[in-house]
Amino acid sequence: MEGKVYKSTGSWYTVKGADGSFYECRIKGKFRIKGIKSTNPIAVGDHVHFELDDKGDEKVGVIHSIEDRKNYIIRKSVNLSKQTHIIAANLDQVFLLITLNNPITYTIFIDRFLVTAEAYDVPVVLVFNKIDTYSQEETDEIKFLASLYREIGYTCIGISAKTGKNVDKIKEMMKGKTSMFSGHSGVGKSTLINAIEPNLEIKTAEISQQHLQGQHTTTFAEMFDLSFGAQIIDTPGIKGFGIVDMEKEEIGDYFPELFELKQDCKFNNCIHVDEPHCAVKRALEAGKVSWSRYKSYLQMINGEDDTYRMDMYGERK
Ligand SMILES: Nc1nc2c(ncn2[C@@H]2O[C@H](COP(=O)(O)OP(=O)(O)OP(=O)(O)O)[C@@H](O)[C@H]2O)c(=O)[nH]1
Ligand SMILES: [Mg+2]
Ligand SMILES: [Zn+2]
Repeated sequence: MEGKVYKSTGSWYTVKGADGSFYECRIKGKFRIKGIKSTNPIAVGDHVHFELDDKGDEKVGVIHSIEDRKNYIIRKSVNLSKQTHIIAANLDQVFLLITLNNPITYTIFIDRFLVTAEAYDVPVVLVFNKIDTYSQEETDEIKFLASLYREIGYTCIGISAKTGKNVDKIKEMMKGKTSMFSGHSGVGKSTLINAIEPNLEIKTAEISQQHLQGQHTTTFAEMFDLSFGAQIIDTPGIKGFGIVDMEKEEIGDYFPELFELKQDCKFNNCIHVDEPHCAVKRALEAGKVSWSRYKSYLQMINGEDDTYRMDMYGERK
């Protein structure tokens, strides 16, 4: 039988079969996918082949193979284990939810996420949520960030999952596609899904007043079929986002604005640090490349992990 993974809780996978019903599946023996070392061999969004359990249980199955992925989002955990984890596979697009405060999203986090998405060919839309809560100054900062990322080519949109402002625009972009909501815990991923499809009633929780962080309310990635012909994957909040298996020389290629300038650098293997006649450094001095993006780039090529808790001006908080 053939199906798509809708939820994975570790050892069990909920698979929707071609017949439209759900099966609880396990993996047969050791399941390894060539070239990818991750803690989860199968992720939400994967197309799998499975057999019904031979004990005669109609709704329980065993996955024996997986189809090639169109793309996926993979991250390295920022704790000591450095294990990699595939968040979801076969995505048409990802909406990265961003809040200025409650919780804070730093640009280094956004940039790491964007680099991974570029590397694995997943289009990203930046969604600035909770615009109902911002002061004038904060609204100006959102506008600044949105114009920075728009200039590079990313679609940016300010919304409020609470008041419903611009939620219809997100819905429009989702039609006919499989999308994923990602971002820190507490940015409002599940709240936004509920705003889009109220009868799902996904669990949400207030962020902690003490730490101004989310409470990791969603604990497993899960896909939902929506009434207007779309699929959405809700995901648990991510803290840091480590990039996986990228050569230093390759990272700049996933910053679209740096990649574009590279051909004008004197050396074709320029990594835009100390080389003479570097087009990126020239553009930086001329204010045509953003310092916050360049700073993120430097941190990534220097292999600095877990430094995402910096503000956009590089000050550690
Ligand atoms: N004021 C305001 N609050 C919001 C908005 N969106 C979400 N919230 C609140 O933010 C809190 C966290 O929302 P969740 O939807 O649980 O966040 P999440 O991103 O799913 O978090 P995790 O599941 O922990 O990753 C809840 O109290 C929501 O009501 C918004 O647009 N405006
Ligand atoms: Mg959630
Ligand atoms: Zn250069």
